[in-house]
Amino acid sequence: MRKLLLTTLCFCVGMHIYAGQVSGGSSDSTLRKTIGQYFLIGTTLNGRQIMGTDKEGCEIAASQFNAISPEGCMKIKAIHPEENRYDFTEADRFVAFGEKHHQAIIGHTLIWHAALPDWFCTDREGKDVSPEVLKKRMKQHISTVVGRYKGRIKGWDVVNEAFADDGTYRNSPFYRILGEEFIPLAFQYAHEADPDVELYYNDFNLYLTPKREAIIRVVKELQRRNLRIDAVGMQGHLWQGSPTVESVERAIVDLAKINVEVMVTELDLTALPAPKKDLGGEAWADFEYDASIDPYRNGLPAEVEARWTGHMLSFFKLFLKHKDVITRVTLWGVSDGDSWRNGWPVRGRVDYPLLFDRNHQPKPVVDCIIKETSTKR
Ligand code: 9MR
Repeated sequence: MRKLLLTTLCFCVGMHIYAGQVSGGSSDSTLRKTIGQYFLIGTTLNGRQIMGTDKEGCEIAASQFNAISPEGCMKIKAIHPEENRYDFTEADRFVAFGEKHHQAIIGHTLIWHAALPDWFCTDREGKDVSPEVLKKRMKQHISTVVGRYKGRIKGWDVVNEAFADDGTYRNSPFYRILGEEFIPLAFQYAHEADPDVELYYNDFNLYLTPKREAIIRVVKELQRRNLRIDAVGMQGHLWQGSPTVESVERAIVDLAKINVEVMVTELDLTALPAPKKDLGGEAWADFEYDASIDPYRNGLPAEVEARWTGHMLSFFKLFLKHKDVITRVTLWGVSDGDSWRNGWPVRGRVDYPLLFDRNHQPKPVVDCIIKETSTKR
């Protein structure tokens, strides 16, 4: 298996160099023109890209990707920081960027326990508000934000990360105050605000069976009530060796059975050691820095990069195999320097999790993916 991986990889890396030689260092093929024919290939945009200060990042985002998601500017804390104040500055520019470059624009995210300002679920004394007040606030928030971009956004992550890994509901303020109903309510409000927009449930660690089963139960419940749900977003914050390609495939196959599209959202693959198992996308994780778990400060050794390329490529091969059910794959950042994984789950490390390097150059994996796309189909 390992031998096969390395053989495939060497071929791809060799081809990358060859393509570089014949085309003066840059290939004319892009992800968008190749793999983007089979499913949307997306990236998230951070504030510097949205405001146009990272010109090279913007260039890559526009030319290589046909879908965009906002990394922060549409979360409640950014777009609705106070009860009577919205801030659409970045969100408006984000949407304009996608329209200018003819991209599918994804909204992220309407209801999430993180990036949530205190005012949303608490009263002036800091106590949880009543179910009636929270429903009113959710409805007002969702109808304002979804309504503003009606007809311009392809789909919204309506609820993000509502479950713990063991399949129980996460103890978020939304669950504490409204119980299980907060999910159907959020989907109902979003659909009322824009009946044509696609609606998604998004979470991480769907390869863990209890969590996946809980999410499948919720999707079926929404369907039973005739509430719109188009897709389940499987976040892909991957580690070396975990999850395995096989366990991700099991999740794709299980989701396909319940008549929803599958979207691989938030894809990145760390090159660094993990301080703990199954962290997924758990934003609170903050482990102590130790130089032994930050081994590549001065660059990735060739053999480590080769292994990383093979690993990332094996996931893209899986996504292509299931292109009948996967409708989007979104990278969580344009180039390595942008990635949240440099600061998570340990602050201050130097990581290499994306498809473009710190100098905004495509990594060997990009040509491998393009080659994989164009030769097989
Ligand atoms: O990458 C995002 C990071 O820049 C933000 O500080 C953080 C909190 O808003 O959110 C990160 O993105 C998260 C995404 O929105 C939902 N899944 C987990 C991601 C990583 O925490």
